[in-house]
Amino acid sequence: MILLISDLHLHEERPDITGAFLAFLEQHAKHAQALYILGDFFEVWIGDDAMTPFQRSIATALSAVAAGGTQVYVMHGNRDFLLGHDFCELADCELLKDPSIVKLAGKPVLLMHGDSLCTSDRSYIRLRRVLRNPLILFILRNLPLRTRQRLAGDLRQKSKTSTRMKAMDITDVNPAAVEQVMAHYQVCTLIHGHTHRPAVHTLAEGKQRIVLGDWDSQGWFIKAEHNSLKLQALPFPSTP
Ligand code: LP5
Repeated sequence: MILLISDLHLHEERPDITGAFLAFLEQHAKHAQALYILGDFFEVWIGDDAMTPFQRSIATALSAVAAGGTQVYVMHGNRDFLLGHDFCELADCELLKDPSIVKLAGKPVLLMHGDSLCTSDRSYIRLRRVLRNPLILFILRNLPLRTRQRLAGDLRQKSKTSTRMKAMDITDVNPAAVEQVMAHYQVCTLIHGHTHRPAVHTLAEGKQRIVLGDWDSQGWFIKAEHNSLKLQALPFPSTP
């Protein structure tokens, strides 16, 4: 059995999500062959050198699951694309390229975070191009910690304001971009997160796009076993 999750946005100010994730590791991931985390695992990541005790504790929890035999893979999201090798070493996980093809439920499946498919969101795509430029990445990684914290905070704020003003179809994936990437990689199934709109979409020619939900009032995961891929909601454990 293989599990996939995305968009947990782990943050010390959301102990409910952290608790639900730790319970998920214990009850589900520990028994899985592999766990794929498809981006935005953390609310924001400004560099491995700035890892907080909270973020370290999450890495330790992942490494405990890995030590039990579950292979853990982490993909970058739009908020944690600075996550790097130091985190992976601590968490005993592997950084997965976006996009990646893996064999799930007996067929090749394309895994992505999903932000690069939101091509109608022109201002975001422009921002993404800037932030993912290797030279900019190098500069960002080498800025003083306080500057990175301020920049990340400013960006989050601008993003929240700007996203509220965008139409629903702008912040969703672009159907032509989906069609194009699936044709390019010759797959019939695409799994992604990012849009926070969990659903199983049936596309032309029997193709399928499965969208993982974000973790907020409940969690979401996909279970791949035998010949099936099931999207499931995960109620949060009730707090005493
Ligand atoms: O994240 P979410 O889902 O709320 O919104 C996204 C898009 N927003 C983002 C920005 C992130 O939320 C914040 C990124 C923090 C990264 C931290 C590390 C790097 C910091 C540098 C320090 C080392 O991804 C949002 C999309 C939405 O998804 C749906 O797809 O719409 O995009 C925006 O809102 C972008 C705005 O449209 C444009 C904002 C312009 C800001 C210009 C400032 C440029 C500064 C460059 C700094 C180097």
